[in-house]
Amino acid sequence: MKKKFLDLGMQPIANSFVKKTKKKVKKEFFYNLKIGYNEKNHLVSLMKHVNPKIQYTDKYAHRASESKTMREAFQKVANKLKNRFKPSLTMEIGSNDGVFIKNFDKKKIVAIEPCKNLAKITKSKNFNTYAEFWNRKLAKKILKKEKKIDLIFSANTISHIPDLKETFDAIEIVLSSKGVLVIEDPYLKTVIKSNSYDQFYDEHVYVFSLLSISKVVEDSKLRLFDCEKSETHGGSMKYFICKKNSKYKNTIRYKKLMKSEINFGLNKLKTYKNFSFRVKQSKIKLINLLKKLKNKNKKIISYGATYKSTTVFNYCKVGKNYLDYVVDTTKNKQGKLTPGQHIPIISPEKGFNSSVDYAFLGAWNFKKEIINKEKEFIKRGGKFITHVPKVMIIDKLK
Ligand code: DWN
Repeated sequence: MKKKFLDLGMQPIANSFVKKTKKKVKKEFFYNLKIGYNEKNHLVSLMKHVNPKIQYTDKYAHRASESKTMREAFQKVANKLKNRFKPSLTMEIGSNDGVFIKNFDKKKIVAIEPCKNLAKITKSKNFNTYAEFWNRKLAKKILKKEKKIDLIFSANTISHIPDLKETFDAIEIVLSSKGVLVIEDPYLKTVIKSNSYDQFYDEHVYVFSLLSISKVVEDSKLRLFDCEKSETHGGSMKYFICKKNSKYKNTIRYKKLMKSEINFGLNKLKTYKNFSFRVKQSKIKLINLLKKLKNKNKKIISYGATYKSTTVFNYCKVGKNYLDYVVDTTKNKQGKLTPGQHIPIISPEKGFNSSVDYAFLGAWNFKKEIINKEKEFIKRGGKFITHVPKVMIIDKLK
């Protein structure tokens, strides 16, 4: 049984950037974002999920290639996995705009991407792309055309799929006997430690831990045998999974990290209740800081129209009352309004100029990349605001 520990209020779809029109903005879909913990399998998940068909459409906004950090991280992980597992055929579930698969030989990679606008990008580059949702039916269809797969990679995707049994069963169907599945998603222990409650939104149905993944894959005759922490998206974890009877032995780092999760209390509801208390405090602190700055007539904007910031803005009720606009490099977000709070999104060239006093880091997970790029902003006295790991002002380059 799932027990609720956090309520982030009424939220729109994080990706539903609103088109600006002269008429009144169309009524948006809202749902109550509540998070729960399942004491049986240790899964932390949304209490209710949204229908994937309204989330992953042909208007999907996020482009993984938009940040240098991610382009480099995916290149590195592709090379590492190729060297370690020497796959003859690889598959990626959730290939987005091709940021990972572009590091592979086109004949040796299969891409799965249900968002048609994204699949179009990789298809146009002649990558073997299936523009469909991942499930048993698709797994069987693929096996009619391809041989079994040695390496399956999926970053920031499995945590988005409500039916985990269907997902892992389908993976088990296509995985070769010596094959390995590597999934990467934001890591629960880091989310709790760094108070990054904005990792919860409609698409993040789950935030995984070793405790939960090891249990869940067992139901699909799979086994977790290794894991590796990664810095991406503010702290993620790679889970290495094989067939139940495969040769892979559990690694020492897997055993160590599993122990550390228990010591930290990821198997106790109390840990999540404490987190919930800290989230409420974070909201109060952020609003107080913004109010104080507004009272001093400071110009505040937000940097990065992230899905994460949809959660922050709608939970804390931060809109045009505090923020003049949001800057973002993604072309198809520019000219639109943020979901729910309707803050205008414009390009950094247009909006990130000397009139800005403070910039809230919507993309706090790219803090290093952004600060490095925006040195001049800080040098002339501009300041960033973040809420991770706590509400604070960043006014130094390091
Ligand atoms: O899991 C998911 C993650 C990986 O990506 C998805 N469900 C959706 C999406 O979530 P997000 O929007 O929170 O992701 P990002 O990658 O934190 O988004 C960064 C945004 O900031 C992009 O819109 C690009 C923008 N950006 C920018 O304008 N200037 C980013 C950088 C680094 C910059 O310098």
